[in-house]
Amino acid sequence: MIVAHEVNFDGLIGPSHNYGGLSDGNLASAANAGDIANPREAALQGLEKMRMLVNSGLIQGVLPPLPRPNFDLLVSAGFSGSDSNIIERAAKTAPRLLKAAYSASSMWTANAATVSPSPDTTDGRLHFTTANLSTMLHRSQEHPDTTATLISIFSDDAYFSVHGALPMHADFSDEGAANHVRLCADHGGAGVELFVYGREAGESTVGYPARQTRLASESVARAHTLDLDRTVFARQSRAAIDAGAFHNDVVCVGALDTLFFHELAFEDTNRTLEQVRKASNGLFELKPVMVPSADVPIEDAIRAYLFNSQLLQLPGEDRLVLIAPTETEEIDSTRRYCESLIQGNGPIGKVMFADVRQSMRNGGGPACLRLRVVMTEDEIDACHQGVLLDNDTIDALQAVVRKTYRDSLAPGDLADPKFADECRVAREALLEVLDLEALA
Ligand code: SUG
Repeated sequence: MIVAHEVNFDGLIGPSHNYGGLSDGNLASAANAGDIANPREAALQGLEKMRMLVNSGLIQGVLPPLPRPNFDLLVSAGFSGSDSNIIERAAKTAPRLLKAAYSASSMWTANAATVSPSPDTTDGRLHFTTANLSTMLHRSQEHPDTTATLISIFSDDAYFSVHGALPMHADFSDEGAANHVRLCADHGGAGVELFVYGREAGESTVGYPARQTRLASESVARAHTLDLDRTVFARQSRAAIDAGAFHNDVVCVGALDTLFFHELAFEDTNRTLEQVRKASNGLFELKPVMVPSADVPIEDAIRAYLFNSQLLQLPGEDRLVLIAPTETEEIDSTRRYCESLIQGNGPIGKVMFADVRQSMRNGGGPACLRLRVVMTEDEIDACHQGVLLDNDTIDALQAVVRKTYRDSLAPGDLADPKFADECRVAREALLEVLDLEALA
């Protein structure tokens, strides 16, 4: 059996992190719209979460922030002239567009791409498809730069295949790994890939937007040369979307043979579990951990982001460890549920809490902040080494953040043309630490 490791690539939170209120259906984004953000604290919190995993003995990667503001977006909207002119005029006449151009939303790397590790693919390569994120304007601008970033890290064609985003049309709406779960006995063995979609192509829905179509999921599975017998497509429930689960990873997380999910996550739970069992075909025995509404109402699950946790196999632990947001400890039903998990004898034996409040207030918990890439040791050696973190690199990144990031950012501050320069300087210093200057 080939040895493979799950490497988490977290998004390094960019200097323009702000509360734009840009994501319809994301309750935290709406509730905190217009508040003053603290980009410095946000980035430091994210880096401390990465440090926690490095110190737990895991391999941890990082993806740098994308260039913001995105002048291409503003120019596409008809603005022209010097950078300062563009910003000043956009601030006056199109402030929402300026917020979109400044959005630091690429921090949520669970939406950067869908990833299929090489044990699952027919051509034996590790595949990525950048998510088009076509539902929300501020997110739809991410994919060209995300593809460039992935290509610069996973450049060796012998091991990696990076696919560009699907067409930018509602029929192909794709939000990446946030709607994808890989289940297996062991990371290095073949797995079952579960794709969760919210609507069919061409289907119009009422309520909050369903950001993933079945056509998009199927297209990704085809491009990744997956064995369709080990691939499952399941529909997310409308109840979950309308309660604020704009991605499946707000109500579900899986790791190895364990699927941890809310009772209302799937439209047809029994069928979904049956499909996964059939697809596993002796590779592993699925361990479902379903949280009933009676124990944790879906509203609490979404406020606490219980399921937007990282579910990890940590060295020295015989059961899986859940890295949950601190909010999960503060809400009674989710705290009690976590206590019962630890006391029980199920597959999840420990819960640790990570403080990522700055990101949480935009609807991004620990699971949103990371892209899981299961890699063989040869693949780890073949990728760009500058993005694989140790404590010294985390220290160096934190030093840049302390020096170059603001500790207060209000929506009105985006109108200051000097802020665009600050963002560029900060990003270039981060890229230098990661040995990725070519992306500047
Ligand atoms: O797409 N929030 C993100 C949160 C993404 C969370 N990711 C996962 N669940 N995997 C989104 O809604 C808010 C930005 C703002 O309003 O300024 C935002 O984009």
